[in-house]
Amino acid sequence: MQHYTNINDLDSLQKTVKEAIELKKNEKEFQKLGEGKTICLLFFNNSLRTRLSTQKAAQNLGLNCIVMNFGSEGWELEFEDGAIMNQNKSEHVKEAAQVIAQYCDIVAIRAFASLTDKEKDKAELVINSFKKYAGIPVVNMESATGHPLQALADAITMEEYKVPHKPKVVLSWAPHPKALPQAVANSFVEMMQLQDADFVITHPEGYELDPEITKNSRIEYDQNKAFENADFVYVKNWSNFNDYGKVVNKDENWMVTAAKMKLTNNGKFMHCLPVRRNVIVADEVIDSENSIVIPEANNRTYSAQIVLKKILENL
Ligand code: AN0
Ligand code: CP
Repeated sequence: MQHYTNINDLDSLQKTVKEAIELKKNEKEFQKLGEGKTICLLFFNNSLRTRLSTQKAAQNLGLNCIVMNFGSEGWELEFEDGAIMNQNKSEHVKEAAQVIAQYCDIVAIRAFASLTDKEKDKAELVINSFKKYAGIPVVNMESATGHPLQALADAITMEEYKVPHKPKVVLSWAPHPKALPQAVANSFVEMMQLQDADFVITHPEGYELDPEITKNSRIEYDQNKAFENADFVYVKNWSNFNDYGKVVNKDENWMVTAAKMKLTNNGKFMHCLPVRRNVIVADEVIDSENSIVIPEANNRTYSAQIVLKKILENL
């Protein structure tokens, strides 16, 4: 594997999940693999899990890891070709990416959606500029439209908690006061499209994700109906895709409560975190035995580690 910017960059999701679970049993096994090599983690946005788990994954593989909070400490980058740079952007990605590539062997980037310009977000300017100018492998740590390391961790988690029948998996929208990206939901959908599962997406009408991502995945506007018999309930807020980046619904009735979880087949509650308690999910659910958000977050290490391992093997 050269780059990991989308879940579909994996040869086989199922095989990768199994390999990650194996790796987890002996996480230091491949410590020699990264010896003498360096990864740069560039954060244009905040992070807890991605930052620490990717760093840990790199260390488990013997990689040297450099972290830069680009959003607060870097020069503001220009990404447009031919721009006259007489405003506040101090450096073009053409130079920045080539310079960074001289200091490392792999670059991982977090750069959220602007949520103001749909076309630009869809063009994935940051990730694609680094792919174009850095000339080294690029890893997506949540870009404008996807969070494939999260989706892989979710797949690993669902494999660990698998049920003895074809699972019913629900992706449910939940309310949030702020405008959040669609990236996590998008990658979860793309990952589920590679699984043998009864998959259903539920959200208020008008909150459809990008149809180029959801394709023919089932959408059910009645959240209670969607929850019926579910084995996994994956919850996430996203801002509106049609009325791009707007919060047009804060309906508290979409919060996940114990009453709703009762409709499921003793379903597991999942969320990528960070989560707002008693807005997205009631305490009684996230604190229940059926909540697997903590092991899910732990699997971020092994999703990053299996991805970095595959990239290192191909260097
Ligand atoms: C981000 C999002 O929704 O994309 C990161 C989640 C991993 N969440 C927030 O900004 C709260
Ligand atoms: N789930 C996730 O990516 O968390 P952070 O934003 O804290 O990295």
